[in-house]
Amino acid sequence: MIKTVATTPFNDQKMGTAGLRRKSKIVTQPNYIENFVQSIFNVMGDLSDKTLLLGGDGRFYNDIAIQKILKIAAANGLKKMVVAQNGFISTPAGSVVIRKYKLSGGFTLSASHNPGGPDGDFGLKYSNESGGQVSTSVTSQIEKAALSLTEYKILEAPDVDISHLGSFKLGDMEIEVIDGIKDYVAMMQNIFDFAALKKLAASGFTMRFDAMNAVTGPYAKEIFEKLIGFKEGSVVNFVPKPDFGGLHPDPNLVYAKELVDFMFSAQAADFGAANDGDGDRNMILGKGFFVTPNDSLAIITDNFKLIPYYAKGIYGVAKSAATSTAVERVAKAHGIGYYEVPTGWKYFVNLMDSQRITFCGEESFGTGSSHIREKDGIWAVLFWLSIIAATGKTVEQIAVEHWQKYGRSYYIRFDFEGVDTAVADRLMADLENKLPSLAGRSFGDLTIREAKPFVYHDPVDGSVTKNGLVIYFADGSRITYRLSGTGSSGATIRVYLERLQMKDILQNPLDMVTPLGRIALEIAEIPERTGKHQADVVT
Ligand code: VG1
Ligand code: CO
Repeated sequence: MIKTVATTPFNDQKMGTAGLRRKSKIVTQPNYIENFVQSIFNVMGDLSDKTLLLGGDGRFYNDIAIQKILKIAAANGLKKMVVAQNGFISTPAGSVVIRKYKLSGGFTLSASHNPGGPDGDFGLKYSNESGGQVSTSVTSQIEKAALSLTEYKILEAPDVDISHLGSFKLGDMEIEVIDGIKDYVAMMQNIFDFAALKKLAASGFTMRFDAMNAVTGPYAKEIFEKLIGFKEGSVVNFVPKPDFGGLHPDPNLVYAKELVDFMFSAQAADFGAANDGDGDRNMILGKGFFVTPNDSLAIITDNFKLIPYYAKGIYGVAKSAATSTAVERVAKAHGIGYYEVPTGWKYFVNLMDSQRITFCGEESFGTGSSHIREKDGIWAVLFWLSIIAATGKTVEQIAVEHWQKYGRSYYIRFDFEGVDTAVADRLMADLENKLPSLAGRSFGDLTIREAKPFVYHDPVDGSVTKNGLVIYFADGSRITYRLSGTGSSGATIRVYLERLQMKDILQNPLDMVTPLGRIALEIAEIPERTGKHQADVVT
């Protein structure tokens, strides 16, 4: 029944910031997913004592890839695969399951916030027993294995039915189909005070959660409507669709337009939120008010005492280097540890495992805690609702009072998309060479204090990672440049702009960072080199 198939390597099976992401057209080529999964198994070694989790965000090719992976796993001697019912599990829920049942790791099939469908993207995130994605040393071993792959093993068998809960065998491999929602919901009930949340909903407070036709719809229905009691219809776009109904499931001001328009209209709910394709990102809105992920992390940290699970005390906090310094000021005020890591959630895992941090976040709409090892969209929404339930304040009041206390980091990200890869690489290399000469240069009232690459020394495993170039100004402003590691074609240059104001806290963010934006474009010669005089996406 086990077939060994001769194959030739694909030279692009390199995982980026979070797993492997490619155009669906690439992934659906014969042998593509087979090669990649076989390469992972080759690096994993002996599988006879391992149990893995398998599921995905339900996007196009999820069902087909799951059947292929099951048959390749069985042929490679995996002891057991735990499969999410119908193949649906969010990234955070997958992390819950891996940790709760002490699995050896797992696969979440997702290209996260990237669009799906035959013309969209597909992807695979690979986690280890921590419930977090594997480190770059493991991903480079897999890349190497993929480049020299000559064959893969696959079981010749009919497709298995994963629509019912229960256990059965595929060849010698055990399969257990589990409910992908239940354990996640139980974890949320363990963290937050649901009685207080029920009271909030019963008081007439209204919310709208936009699942963006992606994986969190069923989770949100269960948690916000059924358990907490927000009225039916509070959760919208809740049926996961293979192409996300044509939406770009990225919860930000640009792509979650339907929700943003609603929350800035006369009919707005008291609270609005959205999640991304695989449920690890979140956007928080009040009535006519947007909370940046940077501020969200700072506000969550500042309010830890309001949540039962954290009330006894927290370890430190961490943010990705590109994220604003808002949380740094909160960490200082509370006297807790503070860390800056490269972009990508995997860099937080060691800090959580070693009890250095409890909360962490990224500017890219990712917030989370050590309850799992992935960022967690619904968790962040529940945290905000809990702050509101405990304080009786509006989202806007909570944010404005926070700025009054800690100052405000005005923050905007510019993305220049679809840049020729060679042009982008050259731009970054030339900019890096130029950095030392920038110190002391002034642009109007902005003076550069220092400019250097961001280099991270992991305090736990000693690994060193270089990611992004940072320009620090004397007044606390910063410009950070990075190339995206989640795209599926061409290069995206990300330019992160932060301007700190201790007193002047009610200005328009875009106005406040525009002078920095001009400097950023000039220094890196972005218009000259890319032909772009404006960013494609501003968030
Ligand atoms: C982007 C974000 C990063 C995030 C990553 C994965 O990476 O900037 O902060 O961790 O996506 O997000 P990049 O390399 O394109 O900037 V996702 O929601 O996997 O799940
Ligand atoms: Co995601």
